[in-house]
Amino acid sequence: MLRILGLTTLACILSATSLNANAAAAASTGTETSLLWMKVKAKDKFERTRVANTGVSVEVRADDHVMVLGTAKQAAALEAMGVLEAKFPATDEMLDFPGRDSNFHNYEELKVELQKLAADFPKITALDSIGKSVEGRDLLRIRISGDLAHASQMPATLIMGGHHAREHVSVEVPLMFAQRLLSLYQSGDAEAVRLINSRDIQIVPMVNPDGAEYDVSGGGYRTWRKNRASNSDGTMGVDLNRNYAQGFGGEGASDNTDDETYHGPAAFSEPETRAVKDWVDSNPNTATLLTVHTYSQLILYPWGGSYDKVPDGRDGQVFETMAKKMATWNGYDPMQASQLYIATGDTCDWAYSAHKIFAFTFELDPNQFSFGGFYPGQDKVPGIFEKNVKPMMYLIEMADNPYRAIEPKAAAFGFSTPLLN
Ligand code: 0X9
Ligand code: ZN
Repeated sequence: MLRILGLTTLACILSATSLNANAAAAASTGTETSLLWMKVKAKDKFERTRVANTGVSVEVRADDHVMVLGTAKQAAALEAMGVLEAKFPATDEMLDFPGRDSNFHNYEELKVELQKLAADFPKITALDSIGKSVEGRDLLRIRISGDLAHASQMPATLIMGGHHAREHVSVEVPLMFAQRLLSLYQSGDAEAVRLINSRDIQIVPMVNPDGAEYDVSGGGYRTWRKNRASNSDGTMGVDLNRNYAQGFGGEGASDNTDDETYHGPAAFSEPETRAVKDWVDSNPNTATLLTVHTYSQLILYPWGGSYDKVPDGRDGQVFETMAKKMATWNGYDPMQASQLYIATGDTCDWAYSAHKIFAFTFELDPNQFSFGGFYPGQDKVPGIFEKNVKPMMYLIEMADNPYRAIEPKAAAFGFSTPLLN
């Protein structure tokens, strides 16, 4: 949507100190959605957290303001706080999904691609489902390991995409990574062969298939974020990245069912997050985790629900060092997640607090909405993917002992790596 938004209109939004919504709507011919794009004053993480606490989703971060998506009620709240600079109805026209984005994979197409991989590499892959979505779709998982029978004794990495429906690039990148890893293996690439033979690599490219399908089901993008749960009051959707248990229901997560960041009725109330939880709980060999989101070009690590550093200083150093290392390849900004804004109930805070997993969030390209936001266009995907291959390889590599990031001579965790012995 954002790519399609005319540059003149965009300049208007970004420079306006006050913008009459009707005038803005008149400048556009699309049908209005119920969401508003808003420019809101916020110059640091504290002010961004105050804004996020109204339940809007923060989409763009600039030095002195953020761009957010939210409802008319939230606009009124921001206005009352004296921070609303401009509001603008999001329209279908702005959100339209052009035919030239057809390279993206919807749920069925993703399934076909994963089935192809499983058929082409039967000895080293297993295609499975970790659970079902609200609407009953399988949460597809491809496992890649040189010795599937013993994979659960090997160091594991879990890579997930698509928690948020509209973040379609975050589905493509894990899928492309599975394809790349296997084709490198096939061509005898030494690093890929070594990693596959000594690791348990688990990839769930689309955690929120219902939301992803819904987002593209109207002939254009709907800018949908949440899953497709029917809330008790008739509203739709829970923000899956607020539904994990650590800090559940705290700051940066909304109690209002209609909000973009609604946390749900209870921690793990949603089948999608419950499936991830059950999977992680029952795979104790998992040492590193990546959850891919878009957009902003960031590498984030716990805590995200608090400004505090993680209490174990050594772990904190590992997070920081690994994030910085990965940033040398993808060029993203590494930071503690709450530096962006506080959000409770996210995947990484839970994975680290419950299992001491070194869990990272990537916010992929672009870094601003004028470069395409959630919908940068399919031509951008290969470049976004390439710069993230090495970071993902590194997360897999480090799964045998993430402390090696700061203690290079540290031994492996004690997992057996049968094919190397
Ligand atoms: O708000 C989110 O869930 C993530 N950003 S997104 O634009 N993909 O929605 C960021 C989560 C980072 N975690 C915290 N700040 N706690
Ligand atoms: Zn996201």
